[in-house]
Amino acid sequence: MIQGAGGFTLGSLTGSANKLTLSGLNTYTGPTTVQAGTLAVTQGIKNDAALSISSGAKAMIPEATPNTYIPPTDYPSGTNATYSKVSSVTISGTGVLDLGNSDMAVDYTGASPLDDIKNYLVAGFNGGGWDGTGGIITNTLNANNANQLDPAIFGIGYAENDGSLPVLYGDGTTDPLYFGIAVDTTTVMMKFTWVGDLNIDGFVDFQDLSVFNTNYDNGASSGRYWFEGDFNYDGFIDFQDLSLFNTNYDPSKPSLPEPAMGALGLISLGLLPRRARQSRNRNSL
Ligand SMILES: [Ca+2]
Ligand SMILES: [Ca+2]
Ligand SMILES: [Ca+2]
Repeated sequence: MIQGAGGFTLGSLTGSANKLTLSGLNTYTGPTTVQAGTLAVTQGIKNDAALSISSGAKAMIPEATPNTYIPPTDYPSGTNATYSKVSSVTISGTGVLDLGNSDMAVDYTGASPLDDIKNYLVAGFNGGGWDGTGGIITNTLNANNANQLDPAIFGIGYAENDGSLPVLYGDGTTDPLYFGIAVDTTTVMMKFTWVGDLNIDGFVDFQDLSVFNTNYDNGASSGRYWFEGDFNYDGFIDFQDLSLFNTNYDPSKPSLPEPAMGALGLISLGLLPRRARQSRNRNSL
């Protein structure tokens, strides 16, 4: 366990592994800075301070179990406990942040980092392999991972807790936590979730369908976001996204991670007759 004030800086490491793993729950305060080598934080980076990753360095949250996908029994649902919460993310050059199958909240003040985070994800996604040489990746979907899960089924969704989502998340008193994370209204959340879960609540259901339908313009406009319906990070909401959405649309899929009590109401949508759902899906798209 690392504790104390002043932050944590990983400079140059010696040895072949070139990797430091923090497996305990760390309580240090101040920024986390990875200047070289790999910093692995098993339980997530939770100090609500700046995270900086220099070019060539890597910060990673190791995959949490379960991380396999063998429906209908095994889902890569991970655990809420490995979430990260930081105040900013800065990645330089070939620096990499690997979120595995965990979530991260960037609880910022001042200007929103939404576009920076989007750009990091675009770079990490790297056209589909999640093996970008810089930016935000997920080893769970990385083409170089022997146990890679399908990036056409899972992705890292992102959205801002600014009232644009169906649920306003908070600190758990008046408004619910975001998958275990206390957030305010100036927070960008990233979530390992189903492709198609544009409102990043863990489900791909009618709420997502409604927003997708509204935003779908067959690629007429650029600069679109995941939470609008751009699931392949190319900035367009076009037939490729429609195809991904249709393939993944299924309100009966379990939430990633497993649903919290507050989400149980949404599951009832899955009780709609499947034929009716498909019909609505086809007619409205
Ligand atoms: Ca904030
Ligand atoms: Ca959703
Ligand atoms: Ca797209």
